Amino acid sequence: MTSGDGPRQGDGAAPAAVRFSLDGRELDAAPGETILQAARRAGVAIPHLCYRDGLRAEGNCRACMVEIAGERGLAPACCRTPQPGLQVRAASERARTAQRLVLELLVAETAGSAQAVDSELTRWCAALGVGAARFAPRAQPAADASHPAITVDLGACIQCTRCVRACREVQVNDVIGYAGRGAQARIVFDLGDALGASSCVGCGECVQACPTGALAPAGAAAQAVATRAVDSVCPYCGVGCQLRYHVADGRIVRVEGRDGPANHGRLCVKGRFGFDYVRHPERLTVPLVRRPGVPKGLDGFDPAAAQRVFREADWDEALALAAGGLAAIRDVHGGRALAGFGSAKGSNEEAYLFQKLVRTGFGSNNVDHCTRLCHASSVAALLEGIGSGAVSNPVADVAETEVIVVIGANPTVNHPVAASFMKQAVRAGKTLILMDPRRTELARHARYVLQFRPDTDVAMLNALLHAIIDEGLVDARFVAERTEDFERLRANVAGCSPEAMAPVCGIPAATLREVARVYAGARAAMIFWGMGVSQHVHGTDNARCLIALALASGQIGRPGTGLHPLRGQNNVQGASDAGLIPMVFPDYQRVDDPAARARFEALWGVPLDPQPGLTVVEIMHAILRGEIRGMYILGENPAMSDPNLHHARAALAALEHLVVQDLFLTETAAFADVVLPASACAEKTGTFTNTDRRVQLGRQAIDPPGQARQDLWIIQQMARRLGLAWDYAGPAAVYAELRRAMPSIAGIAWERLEREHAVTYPCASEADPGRAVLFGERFPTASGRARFVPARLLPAAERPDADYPWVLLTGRQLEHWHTGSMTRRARVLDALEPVPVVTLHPVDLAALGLAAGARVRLTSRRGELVAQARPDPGLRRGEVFMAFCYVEAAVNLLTIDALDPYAKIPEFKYCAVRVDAA
Ligand SMILES: Nc1nc2c(c(=O)[nH]1)N[C@H]1C(S)=C(S)[C@@H](COP(=O)(O)OP(=O)(O)OC[C@H]3O[C@@H](n4cnc5c(=O)[nH]c(N)nc54)[C@H](O)[C@@H]3O)O[C@H]1N2
Ligand SMILES: Nc1nc2c(c(=O)[nH]1)N[C@H]1C(S)=C(S)[C@@H](COP(=O)(O)OP(=O)(O)OC[C@H]3O[C@@H](n4cnc5c(=O)[nH]c(N)nc54)[C@H](O)[C@@H]3O)O[C@H]1N2
Ligand SMILES: [Mo]
Repeated sequence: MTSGDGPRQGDGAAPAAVRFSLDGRELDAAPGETILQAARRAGVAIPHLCYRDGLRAEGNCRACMVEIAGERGLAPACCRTPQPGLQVRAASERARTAQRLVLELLVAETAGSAQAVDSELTRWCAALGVGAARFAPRAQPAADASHPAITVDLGACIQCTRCVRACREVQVNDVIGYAGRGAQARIVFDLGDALGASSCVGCGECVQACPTGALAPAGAAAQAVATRAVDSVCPYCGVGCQLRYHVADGRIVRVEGRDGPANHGRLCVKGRFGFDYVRHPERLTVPLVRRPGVPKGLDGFDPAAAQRVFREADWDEALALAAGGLAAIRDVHGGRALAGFGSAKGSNEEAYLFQKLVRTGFGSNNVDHCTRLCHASSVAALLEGIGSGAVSNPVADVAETEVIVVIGANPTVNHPVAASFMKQAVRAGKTLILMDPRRTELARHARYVLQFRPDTDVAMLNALLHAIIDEGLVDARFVAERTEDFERLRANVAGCSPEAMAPVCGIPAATLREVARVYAGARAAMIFWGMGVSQHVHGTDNARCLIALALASGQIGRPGTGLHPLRGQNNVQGASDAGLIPMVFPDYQRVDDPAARARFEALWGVPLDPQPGLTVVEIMHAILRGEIRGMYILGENPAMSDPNLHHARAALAALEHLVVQDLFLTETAAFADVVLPASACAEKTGTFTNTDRRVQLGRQAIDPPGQARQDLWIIQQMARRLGLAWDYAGPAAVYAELRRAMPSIAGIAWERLEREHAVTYPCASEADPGRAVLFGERFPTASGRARFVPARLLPAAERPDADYPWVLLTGRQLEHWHTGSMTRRARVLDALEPVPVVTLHPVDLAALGLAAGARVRLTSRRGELVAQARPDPGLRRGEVFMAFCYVEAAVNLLTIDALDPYAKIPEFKYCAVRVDAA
């Protein structure tokens, strides 16, 4: 654990340690600590195999037998907590003989396995001088290579059950079990399936736990002996898992979870096995310039045959063309004729420099990024209601809460490590309430599953508010002391009784009332939400209702309570904080606030545009109106991720000048005039801010390939050619300026991050531990109070009708990341989900006369695609679901670009389609 996460409530005076002696040395065991744990902390080696930090001790391998004064038998050090004065011998002749015998038997059993080469077991044998086995190896079962990520060789298995505990108790996936008796005893996947055919989600926690190599990463590359280990953070989602890259010959060969505050050693399938995209043959390694006369667009575009569209250029020429084209437009048409999309995949330093480049180099505020498509509505509602757009409590607070509400989010797929903590909390007796139009994997763990009609969040949530008021469950004191405008809320939900809303949202009134009681009546309750809430034309209203629920029942401002919009990209929190947003400077200081503008004019030394800029989808419209003529797009792929792609792609094609800075020749690069090859996460050092507001340091593990360069270097080169005299020595120098621009991180020095790995903001001074739980006394609003903002029921922009009778929901799959640019180039991930799939209810599939795997055509008013049908009984009838990662079946060709009026977020989660056999 890091020290940067602040004191937790409930830390009383530390109970006394227990002093005992081990091989004549005095040791202090913390309360509850075993002999083995105390010895490990003190650096005393006692062999052990079935024990692993973070797993429940089981004591089945007997490698850690120790002698205890006054006792006849030996005792397993992993299961024994010492009493004061206990005298323990781990290195006595008797203890060592027992330990060696166990190791010798185990190594003999596994000697026939090719996989058991260098492992914890062999290392303990070497340490204790256990040589070649005197016993015959057992018969070798065949290895199981059915899974693309993990090979299983039970010949190397010593039945320590670490994998079983890792799978069931840590990740709570319940795939690995233990079957048979005596000599027949073995680990099994599900009901004895091959791993590849089982319900395994490939998180690899079992691989990380296995002490013998019986479960090992698949592929020869993974067996390479690493020469370096680099501590960094995962490049995928906002959970912010800390990981360790193992590097050999300038390549990442393996990834291991580190004990970070957000992951405690855990990773998911993408973080652990999805790292090899960085060395995919299609990786950009040279700057590219469009050949004259080649039309822009995706028709016949093939990233593997780039030469037909682009020629290679050296950096000087490419940068001169890239920046020159933008400068020419600026000089003729003004800065508002340019726009930039920055990236939530890059570091805080990159995001900060990018928005500074747009604001000071282009001269407008037309800078945005994927947060617009993501939690823009949540942030709008949070800023309006409680004065702060970030989460109030960290994910880890699920351990301290009583009730967990998850609405419009699918964390087992999209935040799998966060989900593992939620599932553990449920196992520990907490109540999970799941609200989603789909019965997702988490439903298995939920006490209440509200599978409501999509698009009816406001109806359902207003009904819960009505019930809370109606049944006297309002926290009257909290409402009186900490909030305002409660009467407006009361009046607004007066007509929204559960009985009146049940037919609208499809959830029985009695269930709504019960859920209201469970949430409001809990000692502490938390709400997590995702894109199902935010991506609607009424996304801001949806979030307003969630905020009202927390305020009305006083479920905010304490540990285990609060509001947690699960942030998506690895650095979307940081990119937003750093000012990659058209209406605000860093730290959400409004560009139209003269005082804020004066501060940034002083910091940056140039006059700034007082007019808020345009947002992502507005920029696409402005291009087609001829108002925006040039763009710089860094680490975003709007030709796949924007709604209504025919329109978005037409806009990209209409640009006079487009610069794309990416790792790959993305669909967006197909419209570029100049393509700049950039650095992947593992190739850079920088800070990243996770969903918990935790700033963490990512360290460079490998070099960018070929002539690809650091994003930070490229941005600065562009800036200089746009007339800015920038010369930052490196990420630490940029970060130092960022700290001056952002009071919230003023106390988080770069050196502190190097030391502590993670510090949570707000953090005012270097002595401030950082605050994980917010709003204990006041809200950061003008009055110090939070505000209730009523929400009325509004329908989706496009409802099903006779021509387009189905509802299309879009979202994500576990193995793929957004537009697929990274994960479809990662071997394991692409092998697990290789073709476009659309899921629909099995009864609907049968009614269409189709079998699983059949090809279906989806058509909307805007486009069509063909994908493979997969039955999912978790869907409601009449609704289909698809992810947006497949270029050959891009679901955003179908989606609608209707926007929420407050936050300008598009309605990705709802439009009308037709479904036919293809
Ligand atoms: N594997 C993977 N993980 C990811 C990502 C990825 O691309 N792949 N992307 C990351 C990013 S940037 C983000 S933002 C997060 C997103 O993470 P989530 O928010 O969990 O993602 P989604 O799958 O888009 O949608 C969540 C849920 O919304 C539900 N939903 C649909 N319509 C409605 C509705 O009307 N109301 C409600 N309440 N729910 C509805 C869907 O059924 C779905 O289960 O994931 C992050 N993690
Ligand atoms: N239908 C539908 N559409 C959606 C959504 C939905 O739920 N449904 N969700 C929306 C949401 S929440 C989001 S966040 C957006 C995401 O939309 P995007 O951000 O456009 O999607 P990504 O695929 O993550 O694009 C990131 C790009 O950055 C590149 N990249 C990765 N790392 C680096 C780096 O370090 N440097 C550089 N220069 N480039 C890098 C990748 O190759 C990739 O091309 O999609 C939105 N679109
Ligand atoms: Mo997102």
